[in-house]
Amino acid sequence: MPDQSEMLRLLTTMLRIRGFEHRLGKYYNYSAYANLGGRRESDRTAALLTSTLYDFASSGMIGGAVHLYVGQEAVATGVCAHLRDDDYVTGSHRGHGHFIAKGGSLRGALAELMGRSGGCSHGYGGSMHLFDPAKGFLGGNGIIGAQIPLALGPAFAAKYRGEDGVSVAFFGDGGANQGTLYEAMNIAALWKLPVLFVCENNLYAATTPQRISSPLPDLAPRAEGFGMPGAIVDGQDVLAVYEVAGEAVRRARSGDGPTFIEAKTYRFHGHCGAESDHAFPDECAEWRQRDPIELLKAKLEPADVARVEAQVGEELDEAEAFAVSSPLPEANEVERFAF
Ligand SMILES: Cc1ncc(C[n+]2csc(CCOP(=O)(O)OP(=O)(O)O)c2C)c(N)n1
Repeated sequence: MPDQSEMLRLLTTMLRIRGFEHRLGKYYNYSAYANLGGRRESDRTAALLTSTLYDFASSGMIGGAVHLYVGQEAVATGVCAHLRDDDYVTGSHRGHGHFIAKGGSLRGALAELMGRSGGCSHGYGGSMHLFDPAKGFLGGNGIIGAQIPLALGPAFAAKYRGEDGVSVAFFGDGGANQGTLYEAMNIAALWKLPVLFVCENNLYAATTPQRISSPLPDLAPRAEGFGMPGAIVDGQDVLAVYEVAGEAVRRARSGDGPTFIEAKTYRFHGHCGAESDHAFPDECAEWRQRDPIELLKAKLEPADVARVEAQVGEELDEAEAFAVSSPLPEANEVERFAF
């Protein structure tokens, strides 16, 4: 059980993630995006890239897709609380929470979503490509499941060098059905790599319910087939996640190999778009009763909570001022990060 100051640190992280994503609503013009250039997402993205992306960015707006993490904050927060800057995380398309929990800056993330040069990826990446190697965050990823094997690289490097670094891959229940997870679990278990496979089971892959894409409701038992422990945890309870992740990180650091964690959780907004509505509003309302931030707040002194809320509010104001005043990248830099 974490002590009071650790619990306040967990609250701070969750409020940063939640507050960051709420501010996106102010700058995200979803209807403009939805009306762009055709019915298919790829048509709209093409239209954005060819004509209006610059207009969005130069007006301080956020263009393109954003996938909110609101509701799932306890997962990244509880796991990353055990990690150092020299531990590594790879995230998914829903990666703002992974980035912030791993210590990425609010200003770097907000400027990135606005396409500004002060962004953590110099404004070239956007929502799904936050990146901060100094903080051990090796990127979000728009290809479902692609981030999972990437987490094995730093894990192998740590083991090879005889260091005690660990590596974490976050992915959704949809990502858990990608074959690449099983190749990664197999080799990680065989070589006892210091990896945590963290499945954030929010019950849906876009709008496909997990119950029609998987024969069993629980995904963690799949780990048994690779001889690695699989744990199911309440993903709304940051203290429960903290406990389970702490044990998995200890195992990994001491050379006992990987763990698979399935966190049962829920996103409080639609699959994509700032503050869009969930496709199943009644079910969503029920899950909102177990808001991870409110559950933790109930265990803390109100005065402490108010202090942390005020402090995070100031951090967000500062990030916002930084992002809107950060210049757009120079046109002659266009090939600088191309490879
Ligand atoms: C390989 C691949 N297939 C399909 C898509 C389209 N896609 C984007 S998000 C998504 C759903 C992912 O669901 P899940 O992994 O459960 O994550 P969640 O959105 O629930 O966080 C899909 C299918 C993609 N980006 N990459």
